Amino acid sequence: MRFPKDFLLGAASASYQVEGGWNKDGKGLSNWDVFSKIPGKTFEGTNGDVAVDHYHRYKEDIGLMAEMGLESYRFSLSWPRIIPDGDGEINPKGIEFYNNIINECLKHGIVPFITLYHWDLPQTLEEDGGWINKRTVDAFVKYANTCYRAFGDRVKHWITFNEAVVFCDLGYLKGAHPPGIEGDVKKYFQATHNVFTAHARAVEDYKNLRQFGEIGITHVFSPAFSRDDSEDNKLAAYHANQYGMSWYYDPVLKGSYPEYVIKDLDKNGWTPDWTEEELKIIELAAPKNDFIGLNYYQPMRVVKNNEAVEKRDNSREKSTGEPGNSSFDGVFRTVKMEDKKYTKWGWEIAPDAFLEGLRILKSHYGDIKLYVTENGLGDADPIIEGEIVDVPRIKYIEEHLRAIKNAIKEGINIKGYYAWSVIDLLSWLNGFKKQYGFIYVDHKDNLKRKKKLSFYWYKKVIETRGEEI
Ligand code: 8VR
Repeated sequence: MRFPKDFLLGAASASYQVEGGWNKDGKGLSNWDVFSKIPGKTFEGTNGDVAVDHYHRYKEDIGLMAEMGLESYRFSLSWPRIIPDGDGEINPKGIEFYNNIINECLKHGIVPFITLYHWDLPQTLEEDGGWINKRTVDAFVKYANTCYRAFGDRVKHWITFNEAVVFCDLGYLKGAHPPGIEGDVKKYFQATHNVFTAHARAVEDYKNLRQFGEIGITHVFSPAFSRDDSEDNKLAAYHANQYGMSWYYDPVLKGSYPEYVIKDLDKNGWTPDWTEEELKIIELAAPKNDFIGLNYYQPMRVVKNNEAVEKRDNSREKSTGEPGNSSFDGVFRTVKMEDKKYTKWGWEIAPDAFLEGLRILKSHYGDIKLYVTENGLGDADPIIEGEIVDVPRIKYIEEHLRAIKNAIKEGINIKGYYAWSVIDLLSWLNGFKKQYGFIYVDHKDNLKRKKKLSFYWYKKVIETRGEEI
């Protein structure tokens, strides 16, 4: 079997992780420009001031994507590059930069797939309360509208937010992302609600413009499985899925929040400050979503937690996805398992759990169109005689593409795959050591680009539409 004709084979990036040019041509400060410079926050103090200088080298980079045969490029827009202070004047140079990127993609026949928000919030908004303040919701809707109007004639695929669970959880519970707040559950839920409201309004607005493209949201897809058959652990997995999946997928796809979580929130005084009007907007926008994007890296293996919540570990390692931590409410704990495989950063490699999760997703939400908007292997790539022989990455992507093929055969509606990432880029907290790309960037030699073994392999996959997978 080949991937169907309308299935897009692509790769992804995010503005802060590739662009650099942090203060070029009128760009405003982002929360990450500020946060990454606080001592101890990132691995070896790395930041995105230069990143991989995509801001100046985008032509070369998109040229390489074209050479790889990429059908689509998923990238994000830097909000403070477009509206430097969040909700004020538009920066024409910012619009020009993204016009250049989009036009360069189109010149090569690459479909641009835009993420509006991949975590770099204008610092002015962050300082005014960020995602806790409803001013940010209004500002986002305005920013989204600006982007539709500027680029919507050529861009027909829009993602509002990337991984709300990550920036809300790491921002308000673990303190590992801006605004760096630890353990504020009330704020965490408020931030998520404000994001869902902003998403719903941006979807409505897009549909009202009648640009006839598609719009959705990208979520982490990390289904929880009980480690074993014990009733306690199965309940723990249920709880994990209610908080980690239903809380995020229900408002977007069903238009309401899961009862199970709402009850807990009421009991604990964590219910967000929400209005009838906002809840209505969320309800009405749900059926207008065209798709949902899934970022799949690993599932969760969970057990009932028996330790005090104070024992929760908010270190960088635990904040960036390595299992072995308790949930914020102390109900469950993620675990590593003897019989599973893990990456160098401790993330489980489990294509079978991906397929299993997709089946569960379909049973809960029906036939909604899906894109795999991220999937890939973070590795320190082997270099042999100057060649980057990233065989483990090839194997990883191959296994996951196979799982997707099987899902399609079962009737699961997946319409595209975006490898994370197209090029080696700055990891938010892990510096440049953790590589994901098809294209290598030499930090010792003027950020020179070099094709990895996976580059040639993915090119062939695209050419043959995955026939040999
Ligand atoms: C996703 C994010 C993306 C990347 C990938 C891989 C990190 C990283 C945590 O959650 O959308 O930006 O972020 O995961 O891992 O290492 O930077």
